[in-house]
Amino acid sequence: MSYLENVLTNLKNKNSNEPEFLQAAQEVLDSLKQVIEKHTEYEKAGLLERLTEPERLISFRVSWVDDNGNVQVNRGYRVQFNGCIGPYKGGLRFHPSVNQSIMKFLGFEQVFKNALTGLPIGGAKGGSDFDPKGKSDNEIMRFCQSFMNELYRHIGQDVDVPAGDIGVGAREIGYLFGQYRKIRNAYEAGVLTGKGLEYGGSLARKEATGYGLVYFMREMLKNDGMDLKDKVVTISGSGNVAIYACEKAQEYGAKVVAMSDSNGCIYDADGIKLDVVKQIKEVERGRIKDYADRVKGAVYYQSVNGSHPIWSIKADIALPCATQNELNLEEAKELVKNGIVAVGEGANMPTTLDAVHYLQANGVLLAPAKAANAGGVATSALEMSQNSMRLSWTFEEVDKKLDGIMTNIFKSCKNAAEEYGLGKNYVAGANIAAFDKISKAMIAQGII
Ligand code: NDP
Ligand code: 2IT
Repeated sequence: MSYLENVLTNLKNKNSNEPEFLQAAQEVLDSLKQVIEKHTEYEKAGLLERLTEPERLISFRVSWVDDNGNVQVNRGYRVQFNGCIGPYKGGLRFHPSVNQSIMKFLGFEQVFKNALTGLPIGGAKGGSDFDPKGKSDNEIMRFCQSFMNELYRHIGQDVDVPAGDIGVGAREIGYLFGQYRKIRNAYEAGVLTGKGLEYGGSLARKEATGYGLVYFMREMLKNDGMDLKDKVVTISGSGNVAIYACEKAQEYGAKVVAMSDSNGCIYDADGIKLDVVKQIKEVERGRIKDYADRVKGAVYYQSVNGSHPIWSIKADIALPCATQNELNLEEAKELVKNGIVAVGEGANMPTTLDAVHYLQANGVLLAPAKAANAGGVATSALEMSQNSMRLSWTFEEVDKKLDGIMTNIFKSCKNAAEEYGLGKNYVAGANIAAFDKISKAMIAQGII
């Protein structure tokens, strides 16, 4: 058995109850076959075993009192996966599905994503199985304060810098930052990113993941002599990433016809009116169904058994921007049947492994999450830079840097894929380019 196969087998035995983590690890290890064959010294350094074991995994109790005076208990996590390139960095997710497997897959992906940005940030992820849906503002605040009462001892602007993810946006970051500041009695602005603009946040951070995804897509299409103008686009989700992907795609002249949430999807043949979506999602915290009630001619499809037909809608470009494994093999077949040209992953690991293989085998251009959605964390790193300098850049300055970073990430993926004769397999290209940097940093720092 080869070194790589051996590592994967042991990983499967050791983490058999963590399917999402194994999926993420398998995808990366499969891509590295040729690299590992070339660098036999990696086996001696135990590099892959170390790369797939988090440096630290913290799990903690979060107790809080709801509006009815009842005590609620949730589980909090922080997985500090790999800090060889910089302070641990990665978002916090509040969603009832959160468990150790999901935290580890996200932390593992983050290590590679952050390396691709070219900025000095290690990889981490955290969160809780807390469900923010239907909670009052005061309940959200009390939960965030209780969460920070434990998290604070594990983070710091040179140690570990959390940010948002599903269920964690500007409101939650505000409450988390307030509690951290109170505990520490110091203004350490760089301890969290995604902060409000009034207290150390960066312009363009809110837009960065979605905009970055479309910048990457622009580069990938350009490489094939295409652009976004007049392309029909479907976008799953209607949260932070989906909304700003839609905004930038529309700015480039694309026609976005569908968006979704976990209850269903909307189809608007005339093109999504993004101001209506923003009002429903960012202001009212409502459901995407409300769009069809407000916009004449729009149709709503309710989810059945947790899935809705967004990937059956005919489009040139699909942008999955909701959650992991939201695009499966059957749906990939629908996309191909309907003539899809490119898929850009805004969410983390939205496409199942078999669906990835099917799309690639059928000539669909696939922009992999750890490259295509890296604009969010890259701009978080720019927020950290501004906090360190105690200065802030204009929207245009940050956006220009973001565009440059995404353009470079595409180049890195393309060059790595070409170097190993992998054509337009940007999934492998992203994994190889990131691994090249991480492996060198790990080897240089010795066996730790
Ligand atoms: P938000 O909480 O703002 O929005 C999430 C959206 O996805 C909502 O529309 C939500 O619907 C839907 N969704 C979430 N979970 C599920 C689920 N289990 N099934 C179906 N739909 C679901 O999160 P973000 O936009 O920030 O994150 C979206 C994705 O992008 C995630 O995969 C995240 O990890 C990734 N990402 C985010 C970055 C960021 O900067 N925010 C950076 C890079 C990646 P509903 O409201 O019904 O739950
Ligand atoms: O998945 C991700 O890259 C994020 N949720 C953003 C992390 C960050 O630190 O900005």
